[in-house]
Amino acid sequence: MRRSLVMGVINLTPDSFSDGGRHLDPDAALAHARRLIGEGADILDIGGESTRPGAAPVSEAEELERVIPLIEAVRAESDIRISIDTMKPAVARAAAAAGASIWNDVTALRFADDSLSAAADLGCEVVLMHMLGDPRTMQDDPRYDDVTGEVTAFLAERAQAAIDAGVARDRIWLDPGIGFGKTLDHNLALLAELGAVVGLGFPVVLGASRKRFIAAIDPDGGDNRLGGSIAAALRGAEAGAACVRVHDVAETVQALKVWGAVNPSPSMGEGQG
Ligand code: HH2
Repeated sequence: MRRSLVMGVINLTPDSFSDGGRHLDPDAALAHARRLIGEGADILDIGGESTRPGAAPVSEAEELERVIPLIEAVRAESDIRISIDTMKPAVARAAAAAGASIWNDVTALRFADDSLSAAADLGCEVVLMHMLGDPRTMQDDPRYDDVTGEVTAFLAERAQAAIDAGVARDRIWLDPGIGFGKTLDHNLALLAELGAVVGLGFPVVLGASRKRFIAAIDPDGGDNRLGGSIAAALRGAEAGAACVRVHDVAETVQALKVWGAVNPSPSMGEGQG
């Protein structure tokens, strides 16, 4: 059975949700990348701008300086798939030139006027994620009448916009954007009803690792969100997510292996690569 792919997160930022500041030093970042590869990551997701609620925007030059050296260094020694977590087309272009093959865009190619055309030109895979509002304001009282219906409709619309702009259908991944303009109840509804997103017919990425909803459910857990992150990744696998975006790669890979061994034929989403 094919397990969900594991996308290991590397945040080259001083202020990320969970690992801000840890990998800013280039040697430490490369060591972390090697570790995630050794632990079984299928993809490395490299980002230089935090999307955490209230995070300050980063200039293009600063973002390039953070991410490009690591992408080049990883590519020089490994053929692992690399995704670039950015909203900026210029960063996506430079990352692709340095060896990234996936553009992971939390704005679903809405940030710049040329986002859609840049994705089509690059011919890369794209992850289109749902977010309500923008990172600075997204957690200010988010409201939906039907969160799963609205997120699903949004993702279908963005996938069509990408296809209309010239992105190949089989290069599109969708992501419900856990924590991006969502309350605890919204996140839980999306996790419970993830099958509706999978049902759109594109591979689905689920990014729930170390997010705040875990601490909201288990306030006694302190900063430790590993157990909750694994529970959410397994929920993703169960619902047919093609890929889980996680910080703790070794633990997630093991959990998925055990889960896969006792669930030999789940209804997987369309596997990738
Ligand atoms: N979540 C974060 C960043 N990028 N990309 C996708 N496709 N899906 C996600 O859920 C997602 C994402 C936020 O998490 P993290 O990387 O831990 O923090 P930060 O944005 O502060 O760097």
